[in-house]
Amino acid sequence: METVFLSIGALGMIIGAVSFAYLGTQAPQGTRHFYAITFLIALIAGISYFVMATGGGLTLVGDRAFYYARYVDWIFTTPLLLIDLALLALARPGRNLGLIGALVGLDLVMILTGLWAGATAGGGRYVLWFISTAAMVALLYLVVTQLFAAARTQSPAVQQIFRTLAVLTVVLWSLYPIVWLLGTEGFGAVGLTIEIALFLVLDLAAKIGFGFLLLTNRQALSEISGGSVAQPRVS
Ligand code: RET
Repeated sequence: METVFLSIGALGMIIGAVSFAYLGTQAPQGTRHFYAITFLIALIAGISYFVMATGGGLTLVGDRAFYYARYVDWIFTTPLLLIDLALLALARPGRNLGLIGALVGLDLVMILTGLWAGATAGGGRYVLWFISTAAMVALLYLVVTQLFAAARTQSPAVQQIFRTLAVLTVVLWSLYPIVWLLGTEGFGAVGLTIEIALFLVLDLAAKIGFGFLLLTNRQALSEISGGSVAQPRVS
């Protein structure tokens, strides 16, 4: 059953990646980077799920199986998701490198402490879980305050899609530490199969659901002010 869920994950991510690449061929002027970033997110996750579905990317910690491949995926894909959100909200991303750096920095602390929590057999893993969760709360707080405020300078269509994606992100990301605690890395209230299924639903929604909402909204994407201003092409 675990292999079935992990294979669904690999397939879902690859279908997402191919769809995003296809949508990218019709990207409005100056928005291609959104398609490239979101394609990369789905591709990295697809590779990680493929590795896990074929029996790799895991090790024994004490007597439990620990899928570290998830964290290798998340260390690359979660910063990229935040960059998508930041590029949507910020009219001048280049002038807000401090904020983008803070978001990515907190995110890396969150995933790394989560990785070490999962790789630890003893009770110390709950301390690491707590640090990871604190970093997540801080980063989601920055999204809700700073990015929401910045998005108010964008057009109504951009504000609308930003709000939808930001709320989706806050809700879905908040569920990860709960699934972790319930699963085999935490208290073990649910077994490995259920844990894999729960992370699968969260990962597909947070990456592929997020990606479709963003990339099919061509109207909003073409209205984004700032970022890369479309230059006339000289051919
Ligand atoms: C961990 C460990 C325990 C504490 C916290 C965690 C948060 C993980 C998150 C992951 C998000 C992943 C996404 C993947 C792509 O779809 C590492 C489970 C806070 C928020 C969005």
